[in-house]
Amino acid sequence: MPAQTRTPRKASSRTTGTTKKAQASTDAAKSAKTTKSAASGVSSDQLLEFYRRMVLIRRFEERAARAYTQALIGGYCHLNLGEEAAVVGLTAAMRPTDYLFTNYREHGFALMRDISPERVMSELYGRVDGVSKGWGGSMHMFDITQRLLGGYGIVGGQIPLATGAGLAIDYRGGDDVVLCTMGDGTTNIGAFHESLNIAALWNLPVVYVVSNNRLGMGTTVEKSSAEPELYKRASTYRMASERVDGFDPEVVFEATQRAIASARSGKPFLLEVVTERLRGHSVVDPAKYRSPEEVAELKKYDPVHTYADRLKKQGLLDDEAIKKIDGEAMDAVGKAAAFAEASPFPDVDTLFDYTYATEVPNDSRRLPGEPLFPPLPRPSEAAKGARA
Ligand SMILES: Cc1ncc(C[n+]2csc(CCOP(=O)(O)OP(=O)(O)O)c2C)c(N)n1
Repeated sequence: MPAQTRTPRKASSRTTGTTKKAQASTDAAKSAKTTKSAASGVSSDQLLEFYRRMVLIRRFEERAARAYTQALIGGYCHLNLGEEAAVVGLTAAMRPTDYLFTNYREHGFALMRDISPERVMSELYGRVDGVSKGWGGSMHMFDITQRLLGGYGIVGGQIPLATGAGLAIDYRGGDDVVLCTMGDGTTNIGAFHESLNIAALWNLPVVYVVSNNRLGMGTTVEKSSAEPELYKRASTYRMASERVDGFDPEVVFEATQRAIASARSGKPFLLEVVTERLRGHSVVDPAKYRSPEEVAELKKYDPVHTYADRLKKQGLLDDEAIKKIDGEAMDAVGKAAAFAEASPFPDVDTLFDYTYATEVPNDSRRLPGEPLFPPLPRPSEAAKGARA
């Protein structure tokens, strides 16, 4: 993919529009004011908890990046660095019984579904104590008890499944909702449009969330999307939508509450959360498409630091408390890494377990079918035979 230059993020671009405003006018997002924080009705304890959770995700992801370079983690590995406020705000608004589908950028989401750092880290390490027993890795975490239904590596793969889960809830008459996250690039996949269409037609209880970090790998939203204000795509399906500042956990939390309330009443919703990822697409991407100026600019918007500053100004945090919270996160992550390293790799006999949800037996076996030919003698054995 060719390298592309991007305009550094400006504070004024952090726009928020309400659904009606946004859809009434094509330039609503441009004219909308930057959302002020101060989530009404949220206690100081909850605001501090938002911060604690953001710091946990930050430290967890940094540790995952390090472990990857030490070859303790294999395969693909995509981080939520820069998206902490969005992940926390989105998940804090969910009930424990609501369902969550994500793409492959999911470590923070798994942590926020109260899956322990030990189990999340063990999954990254491919160990038996991992969320998916070590068979899923970074992109495929699944925990039915916490209603995290994946973790999908195929871009857009989660969207029809999430829509189906919404149909199942509706069919059974429950009042849970499904929250389905995806990246900005995913909104150009056919499954996105098919899913939104059917969800709107059938009034399914689904909140579709676009985590717009403004890049699909190295391609900007403006280069790939004819309508770069992605929340507007919902209007094609007469679906309510909103675009909010994803660097502010309180704004995201409140917007998600509104979106979930809509979905619970049978009106699906498209929520666009504008964020940035602070590093490359995955841990192996050096992100050369970013200029040094842009990288420097990004640091100014780092959500963990800006939120700490805000809570300090509000008198909810001081330097000592910040240090303590950071120390606790570092401890939790250190323990998780030690736990993961001590956990065994899964036995190859379990390779086909949990593959089918049907009556097809989930038996342990080494390989499907017998070998076509008897195995050839190994060179050393053949040499032994020759000598004899
Ligand atoms: C169907 C499909 N096509 C292409 C890919 C390769 N791919 C992996 S991630 C990605 C970019 C997706 O960008 P976006 O939806 O913005 O998500 P982000 O990584 O920014 O969170 C691509 C093209 C894939 N995994 N699946």
